[in-house]
Amino acid sequence: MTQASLKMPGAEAMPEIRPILGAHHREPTVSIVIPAKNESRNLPHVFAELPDDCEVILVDGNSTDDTVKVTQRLRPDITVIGQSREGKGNALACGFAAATGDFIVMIDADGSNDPAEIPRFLAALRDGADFAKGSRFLPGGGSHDISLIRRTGNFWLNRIVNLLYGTRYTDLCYGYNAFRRECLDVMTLNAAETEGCDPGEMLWGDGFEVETLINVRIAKAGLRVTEVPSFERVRHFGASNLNAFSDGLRVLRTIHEERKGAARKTATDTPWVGREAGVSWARLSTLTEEAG
Ligand SMILES: Nc1nc2c(ncn2[C@@H]2O[C@H](COP(=O)(O)OP(=O)(O)OP(=O)(O)O)[C@@H](O)[C@H]2O)c(=O)[nH]1
Ligand SMILES: [Mg+2]
Repeated sequence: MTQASLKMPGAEAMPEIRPILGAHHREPTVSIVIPAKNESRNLPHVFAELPDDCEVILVDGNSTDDTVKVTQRLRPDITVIGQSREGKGNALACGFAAATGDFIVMIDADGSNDPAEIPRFLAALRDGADFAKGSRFLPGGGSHDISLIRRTGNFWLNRIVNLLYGTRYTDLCYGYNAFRRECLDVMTLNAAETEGCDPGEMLWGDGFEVETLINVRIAKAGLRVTEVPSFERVRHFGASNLNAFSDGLRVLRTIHEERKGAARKTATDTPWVGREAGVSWARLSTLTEEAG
């Protein structure tokens, strides 16, 4: 007889009681993680608006321009790290692994995410959200950057995720988010060097599908999500690293793989259906009203 079979009858029905994720008794510390590949001309716009009292980690994607030099000049206290493989997803995984803050903000380096919105994300976390998700499609949000093809793809991919996972996301493929560090247990992103991995090879989650991967895993774990209106500006300089078709297909594959994948390790002991999911989504409407 195994240990597990000695459990008292009905024990499974009594979930272990835990505080909500990261119930801190002091002012939470904040880390900002910035993936950057050849963004030297955009960085001055980003750093000019970043808050001072937080840890900033820039993950350089083997930039061939002056990204690292410019970063260190603009923000001498910054931590600059490299990444273990290729792609924005891998950059974020490496940045998150290096971050020490209680709250972690992920923000792009091309000037399209407004750092002035960071307090809005942090306020959502302070109000009890585990994950504060930026959305361009809430009242108060918007985009000067999204093309028709991306908007359409995002809309349908978003709908599929909502149908499959019972979520109410309004902007699946958006990279401006903040979360409690305990969410990392659920995201289980792989930052480690992988033996036998060819240079330039991308593992699953290393690409732009990372945002979908994160959103789906957060939903599967039943964590509290609050969407926050966000306005996406046009990339100031340089070219996009994203391909709407190939990256769209990676997103679609992510949704499929995560659906059939085994249950993930979760940061809480309570399943999705057992959480007060309505609470966070109710907060979503409060935020929306405030923004409107
Ligand atoms: N470190 C690292 N950063 C990357 C990589 N690919 C993209 N990024 C960064 O990730 C952020 C988002 O990438 P973008 O190329 O702007 O993608 P996008 O926002 O979908 O495209 P645009 O709308 O045209 O800006 C930017 O800060 C990029 O510099 C990479 O392979 N490594
Ligand atoms: Mg961009």
